[in-house]
Amino acid sequence: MSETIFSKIIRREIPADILYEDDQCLAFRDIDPKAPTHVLIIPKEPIASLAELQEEHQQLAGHLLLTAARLAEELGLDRGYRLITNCGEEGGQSVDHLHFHLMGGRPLSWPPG
Ligand code: DGP
Repeated sequence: MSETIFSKIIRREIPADILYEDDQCLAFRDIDPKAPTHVLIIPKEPIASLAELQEEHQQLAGHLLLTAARLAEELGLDRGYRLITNCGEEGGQSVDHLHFHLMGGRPLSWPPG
């Protein structure tokens, strides 16, 4: 896949408010937050979207989810939060590098638009 802005964030070529990093993933605050807490959790491997995940990514997929849950706890989202990934054009995906939105800090309505 071609590179996105998220690859540049991973390489520190553009700034971001990074909250967590390990060898597999990175978490940073969304540049255009839709909730008081809005963090993106991404794999360092440039996987385009959830639709591109393969069997070989099982461990990584679990790691991303566990990282999100731990971050939510660390960020004090004890009243609840939402974890979503937009996939593809109709899913509203605008950056073609798999990412999970962790959102909280206010009541979140359902369904999203
Ligand atoms: P999505 O629409 O699901 O593909 O979400 C992409 C998100 O990425 C969107 O909420 C805004 C965020 N975003 C785009 N460019 C940047 C950037 O350069 N820095 C940060 N921190 N977030 C970005």
